[in-house]
Amino acid sequence: MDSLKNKFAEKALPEVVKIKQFAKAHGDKVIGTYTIDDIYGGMKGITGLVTETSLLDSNEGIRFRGYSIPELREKLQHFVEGGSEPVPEAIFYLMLMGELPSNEDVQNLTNNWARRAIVPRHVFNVLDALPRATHPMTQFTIAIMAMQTESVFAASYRKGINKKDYWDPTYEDVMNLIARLPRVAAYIYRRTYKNDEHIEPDPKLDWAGNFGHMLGYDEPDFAELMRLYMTIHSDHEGGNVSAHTTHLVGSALSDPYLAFAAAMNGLAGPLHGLANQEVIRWLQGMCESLNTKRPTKEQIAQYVKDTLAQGQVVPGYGHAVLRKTDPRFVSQMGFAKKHMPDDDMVNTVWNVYEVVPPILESLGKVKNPWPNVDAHSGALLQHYGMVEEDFYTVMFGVSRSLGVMASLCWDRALSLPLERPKSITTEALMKMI
Ligand code: HAX
Repeated sequence: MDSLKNKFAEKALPEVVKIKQFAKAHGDKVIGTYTIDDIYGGMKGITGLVTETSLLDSNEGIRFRGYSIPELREKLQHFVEGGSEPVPEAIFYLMLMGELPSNEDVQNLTNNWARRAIVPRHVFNVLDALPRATHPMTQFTIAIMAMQTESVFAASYRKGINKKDYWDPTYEDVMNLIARLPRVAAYIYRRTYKNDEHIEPDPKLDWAGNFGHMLGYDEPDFAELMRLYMTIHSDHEGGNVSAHTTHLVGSALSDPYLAFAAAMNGLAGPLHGLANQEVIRWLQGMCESLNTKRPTKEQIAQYVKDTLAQGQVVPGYGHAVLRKTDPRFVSQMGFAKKHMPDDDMVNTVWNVYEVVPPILESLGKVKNPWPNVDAHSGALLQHYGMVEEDFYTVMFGVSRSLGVMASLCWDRALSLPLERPKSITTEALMKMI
């Protein structure tokens, strides 16, 4: 057993007893009510599932195991030599274990993932069989499905496994999957955009640094961006489409590969993760139509109004839960101020930030006129020459694996049951009223 697996078992398994006692004592307490609007409105007002890794406050933003993003900058002092962005291994450890890691914990995790990182050949063969023009997110989910042949959970279930032990092969799948995703994603990038010139992993590098290296970007600042990007996109509590899908599909005891592939199909929607691609398309469309690299605020305002008049959303703005500027946007802004304060696209992102909220607010229906995580990320990547925006959601997906896979370990450790909310027809609802 690896040391993290031991520690996870010691931490998570006793929680079952605690939760059972809690539910026995308080299981009948009412914690909320919901309305017909909530039912038709995508269940946003309904607290209906438990996720341990992070919690979203609509005003303050995300807290990972109790720590906000600014707090984590102080608490996670796990840098590579010469760097100042915490490595994502640290946030994974925090989400899985519920406690801050030591330097040794983080180093062990880097080594653990490096050991598990070998992707079976047939996964590359499957990708090679796809037309090169296949959207990178489609390639990504197909590759994850191809890796399902490796599922330790599926093999253990087939042999017959005690339900108390489900967490163990789940942990194995989760760790293998996270370890292999950067290689798979980088392969998709290099086959789609870089003439199939693939780059071998460098096992001496940290997980995110190695990802940047395999993508073909070896500048230290890009590796720093990868560490920030992989950390802040990792989790956003349990109800967003990708996290909820992982939990829902996983609740049928579908193995982690099946659950994560399903989640990535959700992330590929433009109202969720694909928004990072849409933002760059929208910004570039604006600059092209105005024939300038830095549109004025007046020009931006007009472009926003035109977008809305065409019945389209302004990508990167709004959120189902947040009601303030997303702290993940703010942390990317901080990175840009440090590394690229004069970049045209970045400055346009900042000008859009000044112009869009009052316009959205004036519509009177948008609950959150502020930017979300996707409003900034593409401009940072463009700065380093990664201009292929169709790939951006794959990077989001690699990061999202950290949170949703840590949660799936907890789902199995806590023996959370099949998820099956009740639905109703409009006719039945009307009769009820
Ligand atoms: N531009 C224009 N209109 C918007 C808007 C935006 N950015 N955000 C919300 N609205 C509109 C909605 O379309 C809706 O209009 P209708 O009543 O005509 O249908 C109305 O305002 C109310 O919507 P809401 O309650 O404020 O927002 P929802 O919770 O329904 O939806 C969305 C949240 C994120 C889907 C929404 O704000 C949106 O479409 N934003 C643009 C796409 C985007 O950036 N998505 C990424 C979100 C973050 C994320 O998951 N990242 O991965």
